[in-house]
Amino acid sequence: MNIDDDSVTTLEDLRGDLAQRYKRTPSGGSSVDSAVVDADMAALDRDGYVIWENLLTAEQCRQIREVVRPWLAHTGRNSFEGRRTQRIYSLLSRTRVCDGIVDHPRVLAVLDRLLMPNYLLSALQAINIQPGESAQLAHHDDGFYPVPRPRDPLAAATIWAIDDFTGDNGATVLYPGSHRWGKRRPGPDDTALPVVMPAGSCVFFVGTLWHGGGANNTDRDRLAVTAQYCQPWLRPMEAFTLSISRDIARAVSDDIRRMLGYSIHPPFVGAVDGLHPLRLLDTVQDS
Ligand SMILES: O=C(O)CCC(=O)C(=O)O
Repeated sequence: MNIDDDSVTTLEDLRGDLAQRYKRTPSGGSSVDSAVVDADMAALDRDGYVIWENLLTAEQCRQIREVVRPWLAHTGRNSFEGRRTQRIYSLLSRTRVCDGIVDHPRVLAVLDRLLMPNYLLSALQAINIQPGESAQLAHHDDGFYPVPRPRDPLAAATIWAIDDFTGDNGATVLYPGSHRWGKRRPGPDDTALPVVMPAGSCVFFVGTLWHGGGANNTDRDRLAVTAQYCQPWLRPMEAFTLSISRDIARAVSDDIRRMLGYSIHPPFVGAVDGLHPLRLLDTVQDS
């Protein structure tokens, strides 16, 4: 850079994209019709969630089931994880079969409006609720960040039905409108809505919405994949920069790579040795 060509003279300038080699590019969400995104945003503002039916084909669900099932061994270590619930964390380090869930254009289009540029992937897990599981403790996902409510969401989540979600097999239970609540928690008089949706569908909800896994009163498993996202200046739940190898970071899409932490929240958050983290992928040696 020419020393005379100073692009930072005010504090506002520090909020811009200061990268020289790795400028931010539009996400895959830019392919979605803006009227469709307007409607999704209106639903999120009103209800705190939106359901998209049949985004995945039966074949995609079958592939996810086939890849994930052999890893489903242990049940949860506490009642929040679920004593009869099996979770596979860090799916991105194990398989590419869920990539299309993580960077689905419909999801990115909403995240592009809800969160700040260079938002991060916070978690990607398979959740298999087994017969006999009881309802999970209601919670809101960005409650792990100690910032008082009411407030804008700091995060957002998707839950993808890989098996059909029915009224009695553990479908996620939502409290519509609870994203606006202040300090209070769900009580017996609040409407609790099981998200009944066919396999291949997705429920997207903001991090302030109260919800929980449902009780499974059937004799069959309920498999889901959840991808969760957070503001680019927060610590993600899963430390993907530690768990994902550089080879995998090179193999995934630009959007996923950016969401794994190969991005900068201006001016410096996420930098490596003062430089853009994408430079780490320029060299051929793996970590
Ligand atoms: O599996 C579900 O339906 C919801 C799980 C959930 O909300 C969680 O574990 O944080």
